[in-house]
Amino acid sequence: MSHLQLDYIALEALEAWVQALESGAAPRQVLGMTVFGAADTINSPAPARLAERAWPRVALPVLGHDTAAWVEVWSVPGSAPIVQHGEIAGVAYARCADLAFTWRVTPLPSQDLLLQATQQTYDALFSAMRQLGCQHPLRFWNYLPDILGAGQGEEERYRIFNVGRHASFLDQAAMVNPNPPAACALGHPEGVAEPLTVYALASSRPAQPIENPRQMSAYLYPRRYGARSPTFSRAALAPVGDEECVFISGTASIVGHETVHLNDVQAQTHETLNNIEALLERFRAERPGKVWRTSELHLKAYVRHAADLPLVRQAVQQRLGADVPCVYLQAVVCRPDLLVEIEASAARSH
Ligand code: 3EB
Repeated sequence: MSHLQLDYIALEALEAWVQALESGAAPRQVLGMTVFGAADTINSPAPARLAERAWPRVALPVLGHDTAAWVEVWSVPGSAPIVQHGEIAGVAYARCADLAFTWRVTPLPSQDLLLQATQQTYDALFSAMRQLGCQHPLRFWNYLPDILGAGQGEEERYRIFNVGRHASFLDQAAMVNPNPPAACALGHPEGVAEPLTVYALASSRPAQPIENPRQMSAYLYPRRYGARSPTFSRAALAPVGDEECVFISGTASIVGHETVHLNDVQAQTHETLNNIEALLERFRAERPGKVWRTSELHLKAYVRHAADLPLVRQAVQQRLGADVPCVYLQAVVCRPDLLVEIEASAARSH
């Protein structure tokens, strides 16, 4: 049985699905859930399962699917209530043995408080992870309202976010060196006033970071992308139970450190998939004899312009097969010239 499992469930189907999950022949429990959908759908009354706790809710509209919202569900084996819930200094958590799902939601920070809010968010998350005995962050998901707002240059909100995150990482160097976690950072569509939402998976055991030979490591990006570099690894291989989970960070049409294929969403999607395939190649090199199939990956694709969905989906299906599980969301990618970003995880599903 798979130790950590990832599924994307349509909101309407969640109640019945979780019930089946918990009462199957090999019962499982929910470790963490995050809801993705347009603001009006995620903030309307939720199924009981979801209403039970303040699970993170991220206001990114669903594209190309007739559900109002997708629920990203991380589950672990067990029938007795082995998942413990709690809160440590503003960080909510669910924890099971050697794994923790943690999250922190901060009301929309104004420009002058953004740096501080980001740093505090990360300080609090790192501190909670340590107290939970899960001192190795494996994967962070960052959702920042108005990510490219307040103009260009050092005033850009993503750059300020990077300065705050970087400061916290420096303070917590013992937790993230030499194992920087995988991550992604996306913005809500323009005009949506939502909180800064960061959630993360952490473990008592460190993950092995994997870099992409086609790309410069993000933490080495040159100065022109901001005063402080983004702090994440391109991917991470994490031991969980007696298996290994794969976390591929948000991946875009970047070669070296530069965006390629300006204004061409189709070519950007193919380049993004080239980058994901290069990472899979690195996994094969790191773990000879182990098979990493793209068909086992769960993809989450962030598309800037809803109208680009057909081209993005066509490229994904052409490269990875029509059946590859991929959830499409509308989001603002953190460079103005990037039209698409794709992340992938392979925590096995049944
Ligand atoms: C890139 O490769 C595209 O700031 O945490 C991808 C993954 C990106 C994570 C982050 C940003 C982040 O630089 C953007």
